[in-house]
Amino acid sequence: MVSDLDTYLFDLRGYVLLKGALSADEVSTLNATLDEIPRMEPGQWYGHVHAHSYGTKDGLNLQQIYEGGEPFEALIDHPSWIDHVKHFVGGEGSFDYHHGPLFIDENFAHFRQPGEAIGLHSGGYPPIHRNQFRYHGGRFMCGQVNVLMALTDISTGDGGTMIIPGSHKSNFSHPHFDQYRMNSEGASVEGIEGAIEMHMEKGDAIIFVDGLSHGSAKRTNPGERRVIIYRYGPSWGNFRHGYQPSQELLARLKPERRKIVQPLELLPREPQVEGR
Ligand SMILES: O=C(O)CCC(=O)C(=O)O
Repeated sequence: MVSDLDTYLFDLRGYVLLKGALSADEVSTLNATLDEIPRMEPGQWYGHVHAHSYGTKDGLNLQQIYEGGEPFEALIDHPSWIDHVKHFVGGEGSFDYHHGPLFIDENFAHFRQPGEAIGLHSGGYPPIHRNQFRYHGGRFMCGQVNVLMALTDISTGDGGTMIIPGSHKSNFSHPHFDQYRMNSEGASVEGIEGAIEMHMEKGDAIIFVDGLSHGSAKRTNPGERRVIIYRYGPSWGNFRHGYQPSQELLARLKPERRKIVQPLELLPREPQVEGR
């Protein structure tokens, strides 16, 4: 299901761009569902959706957005990317698949307003397990594969994602990393040698290994950029921020999706009384 070209490009560059991954109807339903969620300050909850940010200039994240309704549940195993993600995280037929194919360790909608950006982070150096890029023994074994879906058109001035293609394999830190690195002041990636800005139409999605150096340009245009990001890794992973799926969500998800949200049913199911 994953073309040889996508495999080649993901290995070479660390990402593939899927044009039209979401239909126009899906994009408008996702946007309309987001519009129904009141704008919150970081720290506030709307049901099981949590408003979050890293600083004051990096935009607003609605974490656990798969709790926000069926349109977000459908993204968990969306046919446009699920085979790519399984292929690049890897592990089919091995112990990594013992409890299911994948685990989503973070999922959120992100809103970027004028003046906001996210600075450079990740990269092949220094290497870490969680976001590593690996191809070994004839298969991909990536620690974290992200799907970033555009819900608005993203062009010059819109605060697009920026990546350094090939940096997932780098053995060196970018010598100018510190000037562009993620901070609470809204650092952006524009200007660093080797980075490109990803222009997208709404409905497009980028699949990228988190070990790729990435961040964003600063938004200078009026209005807001909207994306949704789901991060996938092997089924034995754990939540990045310590969120947990609600019982309501687990109860309504079909088994294939529940396995990706909570691969293992946690034990004991009921509190145990000693000696019983
Ligand atoms: O907001 C963006 O475009 C970049 C996303 C990002 O930095 C991330 O996925 O870690």
